[in-house]
Amino acid sequence: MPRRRTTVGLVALALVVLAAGGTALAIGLRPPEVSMPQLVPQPVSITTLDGDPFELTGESRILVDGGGSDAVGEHLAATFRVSTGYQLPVVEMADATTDAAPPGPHDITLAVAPGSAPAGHEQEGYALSTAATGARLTADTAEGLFRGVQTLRQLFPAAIESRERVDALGTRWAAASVDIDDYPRFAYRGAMLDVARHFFDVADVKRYIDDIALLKTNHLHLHLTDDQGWRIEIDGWPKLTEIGGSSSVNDERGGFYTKADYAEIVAYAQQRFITVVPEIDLPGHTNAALAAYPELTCTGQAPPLYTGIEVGFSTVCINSEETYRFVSDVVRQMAAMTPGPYLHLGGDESLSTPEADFVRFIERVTTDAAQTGKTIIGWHEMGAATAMPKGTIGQYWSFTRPQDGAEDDTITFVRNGGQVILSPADVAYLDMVYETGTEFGQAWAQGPTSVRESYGWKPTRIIDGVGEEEILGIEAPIWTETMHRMQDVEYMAFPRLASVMEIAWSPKAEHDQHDFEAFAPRVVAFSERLEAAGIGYHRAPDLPWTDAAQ
Ligand code: TNX
Repeated sequence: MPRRRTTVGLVALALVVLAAGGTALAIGLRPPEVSMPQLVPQPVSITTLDGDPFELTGESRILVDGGGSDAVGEHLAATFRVSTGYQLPVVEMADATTDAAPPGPHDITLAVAPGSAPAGHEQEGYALSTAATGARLTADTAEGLFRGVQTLRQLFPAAIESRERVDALGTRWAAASVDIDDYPRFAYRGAMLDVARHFFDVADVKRYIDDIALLKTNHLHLHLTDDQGWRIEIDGWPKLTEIGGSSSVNDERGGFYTKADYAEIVAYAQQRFITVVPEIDLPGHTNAALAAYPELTCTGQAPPLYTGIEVGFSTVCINSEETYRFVSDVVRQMAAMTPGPYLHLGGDESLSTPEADFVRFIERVTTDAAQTGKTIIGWHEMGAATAMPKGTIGQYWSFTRPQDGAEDDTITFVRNGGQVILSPADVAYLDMVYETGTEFGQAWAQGPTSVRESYGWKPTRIIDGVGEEEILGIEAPIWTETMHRMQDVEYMAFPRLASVMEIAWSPKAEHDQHDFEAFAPRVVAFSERLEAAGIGYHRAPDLPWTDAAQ
C-alpha cells in the first residue's frame, strides 16, 4: 500500500529523489519519468501517491466489468491504440478471471459498480486510482466511467493524444500514481455551435463533439436555424432546406442536415454521453424560413436570402394560423428525432415582433411544444411571457452585470418552477475576440474576453434569486458569423472552453471564487494535449506558455 502524500511539494521532492536514485541503476531499469498531474477540470479530490507510476505497455489490457463498460473501454482503447501502437485488447472481466488472468500491473480496469460515487452524484461521479499495481476506474454508470476516462487520459504524457503513432525512441506511457474522487458541480455543462451562420458538416460536428468531450461537456446545443440559413430537413416543408439552406454569411457555404445526418450526429454524441439540444429560433431570426415560405410573413412577400450579420429584423407572422401549423410540424419532428429531453425554441432578439405579439406567440408555442413531452428551453427574453409550461428553462445571455431587464426576464423562469442555464456573453461567449486584433470574432459583449476573464466569474453572483439550486448549468456558445472552418471554431473555443467547463464542473470555492493563478498552468498543460491531437487553440498572452507547448 503506497503511502499517501497530499502536499504537492513533498511529492515533487519524492520524484526528484526517485529520479536521482534512478541514475545509479543500470540503464533500462529506471522508472519512467512522470510529471505531476495537471487536470482540467480540477477534480473534487486528488491524492498523489509516492509509489512508482502506472505504466501502459504492449502487454496492457483494458478490462471491462458490467453496465456498458465495454463500449467505454472500446472508446478508450481506440484513442490510445493510435498513439501507442499497442493492441490494448478490451476483455470482459469475467473472461479475464476465468482465463486465470486477473488484472495485472499494466492493465486498466473499468468497472460499473453501485456505490462508486457519493450519494447524489451517481450519474457522472467516478473514482480513479492509478499505481504501479494497475489502474482502476469505477463508477455507478457507464457515463461516469466515460467522464473518468477523460481524467485518466490527462494523467499520461500529452503525446498520448497524438492522432498518429508516436515512434520517439524511449517513449514510455506512464501515469502518476493518484487517487481521485470526482463528480460535477452542475448537471448541465454545454457547448453551443451555430451551424446557421456558417454551415458545418457532419464530420466537423463530430470533431467538435470529440473536442468538447475532453472537458467533460455533456450537452451540445445546435443552433440549427437563423436568418442566414435553415439547416435541418423537415418533412412536408422541403423548401426550408432547398432554399433556406442554400445561404450563409457572405454566401460562403450553405448546407443542411438530412434526418439521417442528424441521427448520425445524435448517435455519435450519445456514444460520448453528450446530449444534443436542438434549437429552432423563433419568432425572430427566421429570414431563411421566410425566404422559403412567404406565407409565413404577414405580407405574403418572400424576403431575399440574407448573408449579412445584422440581427433583429425578421419575424414570422404572429396572427396567422399558417405560422402555428408550421411551428407545430417543426417542433413535432424535432422532438421525434431527438432522444434528449430538451427542445430549444430561441426567442432572442425578436426586435421586429411587437411585445404583446411576442408574448402571445411564446405562450402558445411553448405550450404546444411541451405536448411532445420535451422540456422547453428559451433565451432569457422568453421570460417576458409568464404563462409558459411549468419548468421551462431560461438561458441567460446578458452580462455578468445584467442589462436591459435580463434579470427580470430570467427570474420569470425560476418563479415558474424552471431552472436557468448561464451563458453570460462577456465571459462565456466563445465568439468574442480574445484581445484586440485576434483573427476571428466580435467584440460587442463589453470588448475582448481574455482567458483570465473567461475564468474570473461567479455563477451564483449574477442574478439575485438565481443561486446554486436555480442553476441547471452553464453553457459556452460559439456564434459563427466570423468563422468559416472547424479549425477557426477550435481556435476560438480553446482554451476558453476549459475556463467555462471548469467553472461548471469543479467544486464551488469559498465565495464562488476561482483562482486563475492555479488554473493557468493546468490550461497550458491541457493545450499541449490539444497540440498533440492537432486541435486548434489560441496561445493567449495571459497564460504562462512554456517551450513544450510550442
Ligand atoms: C447575439 S446572444 C445573438 C446571436 C449572435 C451573437 C453574436 C443571442 C441569443 N443572440 O444572434 O450571433 O450575438 O455574438
